Amino acid sequence: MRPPAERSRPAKPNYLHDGYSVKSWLLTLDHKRIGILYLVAITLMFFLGGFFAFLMRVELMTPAGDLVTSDTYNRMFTLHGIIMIFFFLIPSIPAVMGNFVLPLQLGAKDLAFPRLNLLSWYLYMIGAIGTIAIILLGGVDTGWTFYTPFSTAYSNSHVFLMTMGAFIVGFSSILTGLNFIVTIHKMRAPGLTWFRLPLFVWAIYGTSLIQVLATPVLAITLLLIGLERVLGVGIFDPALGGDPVLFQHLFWFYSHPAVYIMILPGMGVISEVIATFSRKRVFGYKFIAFSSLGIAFLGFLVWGHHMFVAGISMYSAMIFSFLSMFVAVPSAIKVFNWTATLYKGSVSLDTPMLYALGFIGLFTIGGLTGLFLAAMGMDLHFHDTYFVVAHFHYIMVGGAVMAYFAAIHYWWPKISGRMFPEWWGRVSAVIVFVGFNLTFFPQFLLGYLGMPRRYHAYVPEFQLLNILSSAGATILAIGYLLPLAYLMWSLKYGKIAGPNPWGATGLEWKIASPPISHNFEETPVVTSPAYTFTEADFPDHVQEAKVV
Ligand code: HEM
Ligand SMILES: [Cu+2]
Repeated sequence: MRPPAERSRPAKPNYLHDGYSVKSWLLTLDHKRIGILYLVAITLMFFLGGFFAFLMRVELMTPAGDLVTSDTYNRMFTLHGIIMIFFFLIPSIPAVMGNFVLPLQLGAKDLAFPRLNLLSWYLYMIGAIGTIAIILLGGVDTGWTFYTPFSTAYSNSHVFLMTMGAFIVGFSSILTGLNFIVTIHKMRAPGLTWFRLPLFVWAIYGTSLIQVLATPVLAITLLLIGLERVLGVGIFDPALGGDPVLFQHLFWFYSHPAVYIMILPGMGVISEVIATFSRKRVFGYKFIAFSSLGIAFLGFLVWGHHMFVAGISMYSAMIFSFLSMFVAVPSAIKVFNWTATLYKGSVSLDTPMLYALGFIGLFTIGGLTGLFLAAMGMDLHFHDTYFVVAHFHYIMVGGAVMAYFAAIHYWWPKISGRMFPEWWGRVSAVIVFVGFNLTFFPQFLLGYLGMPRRYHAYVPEFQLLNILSSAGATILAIGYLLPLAYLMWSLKYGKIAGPNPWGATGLEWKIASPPISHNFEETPVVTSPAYTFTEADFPDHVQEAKVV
């Protein structure tokens, strides 16, 4: 790789200045701009989903269901789940960061199919706007899992429209995954061999495989629900000779792998951040790379752990239980290797690193409690209690959302060309960590004590823990709103970021921040493995005075 200094001057206007009109944004084929379009859209969805979470936590402050009716509560947790899963978490890191960063890390001009990329965003928007419209029509009450026969025969809400919304957004996900796979295969810069790739690329590669292989199963399943509701063909409805458990098989055959669509990209981010802020090559690079593929593969074999009490045979349950334990192995490899990277690294605790460390701790708790649930006997007790709610929020919010925030902060200088106020960044990271644990840790206890999930009222004994949880959610909300404020502020007032403010390795840090439209003035040539730090790689903000 060339020394960074000589490529840092933006000879051409950067991608943000390449036309200011609305049209220049809505018809853009630049992967960076499309990344920003996703960023804006999913940020709105995150706060919309968060708004429903907030209402639920207000409702649950008192044992009596006195804020909303049980029907409204059903609609709230359904919309919260659908929005957070399909419209926030699944697209978050792949669609925003994958779009923005992947071609930069590969030394490419763009993704392989820029038009397909723009189309994916439009599909996402059609699904998202449709969902919001359905909320205005009154929403859906089935839970985000659309379990039959409730969703097909009983619910009189807008299930059909909602499944079509998820169906459409599914295609956005499939096309994005395809685009990434082709780009990673075909558009790597000269010298950028598979084992020189940044680990973020490996993670996105694993994710894309799942997106392409699993999402069509969900699409077909949602289509079948539609057929069942409109035509009553008797696929899932027992009254017509259908099988509701079949629905669960199909649904979880997608949705368990989907959990890894949510978490794998986050793991990729964590590898980048840990390497940069420990100033060390990630320990066991190949293990981390292959564990991404291992997770992608094993994720397809364990869907039955969601169905231990659904009436599957004891023997198949035993096999699913056994296989589920196996998925823990590649995840644990990553956690051990990150820890080994930190060991004797020259660690600095900048904002992205704080989020990354938060990820490791919280994801580990989420993962370990997952083993409790994978153990059949324990799941009989924990099934459909708050223990499950706590477990998956530790993975999805403590893991994936933490990683998403790490990513936003890490690449923000590249995206915007500005630094955010570091002090505020650290404060918000700490608030998020504290707020998160206060919100979700009490729910492990609630679940253990037997509080069922999806109820809008509960016995008074559970009130104290619920109040703690609601108080935590308030703190967490502040932690999430702060970055919104200071990142916007930084767009105008933030310090100008150099090309490489963190002293990171990787091609994206060799070019100007923000990058020019086609990224690289000339095709870069890679001659060394990822994360080869040299003495010269001091962060810009450390040797600020010396940097022009
Ligand atoms: C940010 C703070 C959040 C709070 C306070 C919160 C709170 C809640 C609550 C109270 C429930 C209902 C639990 C039940 O009765 O079963 C719930 C369910 C759920 N949450 Fe969250 N949540 C938050 C963030 C998220 C995020 C970021 C995601 C995903 C990315 C998420 C995904 C889900 C899902 C999938 C459900 C299940 C919905 C269903 O049962 O159909 N949550 N959440
Ligand atoms: Cu699962």
